[in-house]
Amino acid sequence: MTFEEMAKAFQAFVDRQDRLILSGHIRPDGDSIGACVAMGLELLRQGKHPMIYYEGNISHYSWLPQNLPILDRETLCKATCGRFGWIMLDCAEPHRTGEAYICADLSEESFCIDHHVNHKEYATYNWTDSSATSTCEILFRLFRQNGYPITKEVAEALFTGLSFDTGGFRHSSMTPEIFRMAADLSDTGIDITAIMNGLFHTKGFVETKVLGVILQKAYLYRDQIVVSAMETRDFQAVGATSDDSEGAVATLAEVSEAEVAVFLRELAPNTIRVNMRSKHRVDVAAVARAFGGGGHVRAAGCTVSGPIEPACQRILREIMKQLPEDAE
Ligand SMILES: [Mn+2]
Repeated sequence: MTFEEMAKAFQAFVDRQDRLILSGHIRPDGDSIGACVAMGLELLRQGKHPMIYYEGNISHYSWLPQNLPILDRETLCKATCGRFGWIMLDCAEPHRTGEAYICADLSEESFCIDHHVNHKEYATYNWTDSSATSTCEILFRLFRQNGYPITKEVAEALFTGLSFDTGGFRHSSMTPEIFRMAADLSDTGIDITAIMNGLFHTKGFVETKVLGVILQKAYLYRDQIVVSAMETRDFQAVGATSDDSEGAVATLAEVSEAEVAVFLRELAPNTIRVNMRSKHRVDVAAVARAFGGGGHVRAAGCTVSGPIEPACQRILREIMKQLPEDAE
């Protein structure tokens, strides 16, 4: 389908629905939350009944409009009784919707909008564009195409996604077009300083302490990969949980000597979450895929079985397949 046909198909899908469940991916980030909020606001405007399911903490995103109905695990189960349409945003695989995945079979019709390269066409309609920097970028184009008003509130949500997934308009994926979109969103009067500070320059005290431990434990592997790992007891030692280390890999990626940054953390006994960033050469999405994960060329992740040290060695070996050994 062409872009125009997809946009038309989306409105036709919405027209057939009354109740719509929106879900992003687990451990929601700026793009998936921004996409859910922007879409939720438009559905409300159309007189629909949108409900958003987030699996994970979203309290950090306090600048986003708070007037949308939000489901928790319990109300999600109730909401899936009866007819509803399901919209998945920024979600490459059905299990990445978390608990909402359980409802998948109950959904009569679903529409997915996503930009991940490893998207598994799992919905009734799959609008995927891996050339887009963010799901919010696709939504911006959809809003424009279908004449949905981009209010200040919608703009706050879309700007959050655009800036989050481009690392604050810095990633190599950036194009002049994204700056033009950001400028259009900025025209609505949104508080860009508040959004950028909230996204990139705000940390809780515990998170800051955790970062200290992560940096303390970091080492440079073969002069090319900066690595750090946190076990549950490391988090406990500073009164934190693994949730307090979400942004750590981005800080590791600032190390000038390293082409790749790898951060491993224990989510549960023998369950290790791996986040990776690369600068120029390594396709970390390919590394993540080798372990059943996914993401983007410069930022990707996977979940592997523990213990942490052998898991780390497996990841490093996989990355080294893409790096010349002579840098030793
Ligand atoms: Mn995204």
